[in-house]
Amino acid sequence: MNSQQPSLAQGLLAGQRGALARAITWAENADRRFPQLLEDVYAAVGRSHRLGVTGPPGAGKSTLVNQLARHLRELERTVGILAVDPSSPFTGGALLGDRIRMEERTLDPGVFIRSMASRGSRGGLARATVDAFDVMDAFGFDQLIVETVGVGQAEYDVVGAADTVLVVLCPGAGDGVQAMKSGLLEVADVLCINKADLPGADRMVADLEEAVHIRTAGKGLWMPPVVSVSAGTDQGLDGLLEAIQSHRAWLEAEGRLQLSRQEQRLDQVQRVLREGFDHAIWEGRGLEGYARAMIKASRTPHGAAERILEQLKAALPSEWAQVQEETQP
Ligand SMILES: Nc1nc2c(ncn2[C@@H]2O[C@H](COP(=O)(O)OP(=O)(O)OP(=O)(O)O)[C@@H](O)[C@H]2O)c(=O)[nH]1
Ligand SMILES: [Mg+2]
Repeated sequence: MNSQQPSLAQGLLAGQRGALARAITWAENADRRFPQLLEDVYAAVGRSHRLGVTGPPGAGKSTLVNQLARHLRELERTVGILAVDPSSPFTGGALLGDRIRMEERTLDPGVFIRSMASRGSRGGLARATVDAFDVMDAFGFDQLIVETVGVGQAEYDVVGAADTVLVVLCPGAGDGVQAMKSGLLEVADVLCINKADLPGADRMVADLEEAVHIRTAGKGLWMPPVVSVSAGTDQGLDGLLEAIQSHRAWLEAEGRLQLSRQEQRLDQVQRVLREGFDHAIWEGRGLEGYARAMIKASRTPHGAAERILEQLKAALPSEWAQVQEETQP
C-alpha cells in the first residue's frame, strides 16, 4: 500500500463514512491521489450491484429511489446513492425537495447519499460517477444507485455505467412517445411507470409493453419488464424490486455480468484517457509552438490538426496491434 495515503484507503475499507466522503470528493475533482487510492482498494471492488435510474424531469425518480432504499433496508441490504445534480435550469428547482426527502434516509448508517455536481461536462460526469461507484463498492454497499435526469448524452453515459438501467416515466405529457423517440427505451433494462394513481397509467404500460415486445421478441435479448408503481403512496415497489432482481439474475447467468463489467471498464479507460489526453499532449512537449508555426505557414486549422494527428498516429506503439492479435479469439 502506498505510504502517502494508507489512512484513506484503510479508512474506506474499514467502513468509515468520512473516508468515503473524502474519496468521492477526490473522484469528483479527478484528484491526483485518486488513482493510487483506487489501486489500494481495488481488490474490494466489484461486489455491489449498480443501478442507474433515469427518466424525464419530475417523473418521480427521487421519490422512487427513496422508496427503493427504504424497501432494501427492510431486507437488510445497505444502499449507496449518488444523485447527479441537474445543471439544467428547468429542473434546478427540485433540488431542495430532493435533499429533504432523501434526508429521511441519511440518519440510517446503512444508507449513504451524495449529490454530485454535473457541471455540464460530457465524459467528466460519467468518469466521476464510475470512480465514485468504485469507492462506494469498495466501502461495501450491497446496492449502488445513481439518479440522473434523462435529458442528454452525458446522462445516458452515466446510467450506462450501471449494471441495470431503470427508466422512470409517468402518465400524461406524452412521456411514453417521447421516450420511444429519444432512445430512452433502448437504454432501459427495467421500465417503470410511476404515478400509477394518475389516469392513463394502464394504457401507457400496454403501449410500452408492445414497444418492448416489438424491439426484443425472438432476438434472444433481455426483454425489459414494464412495472407500474406509485412511489408517492408506496404501491408496487415489491414488484419493481423483483424486476430489478430478475435482470440482475439474468446478467449473472452465463457470465453476462462479467462481460458487461469488462465493457464498463473499457468505457472508463476511454473516459480517463480522454480527460488526460489533451493535457498530456499540450503540456511541455512544444506542441503549441509547433501548431503556431504551422498556422504561420498558412496551414488551415484543420490542415494543422490533421498533420499533428498523422504524426501522433505514427508514434503509436506497434506492440498494441500485437496485443490485440494475441487476445483475439
Ligand atoms: N401523483 C403522484 N405524484 C408523485 C408520485 N411520485 C412522485 N410524485 C410527485 O412528482 C413530483 C416529482 O417527484 P420527484 O421525485 O422530485 O421527481 P424527479 O424525477 O426526481 O424529478 P427531477 O429530479 O427534478 O427530474 C413530486 O411532486 C412528487 O411528489 C406518485 O406516485 N404519484
Ligand atoms: Mg430528482
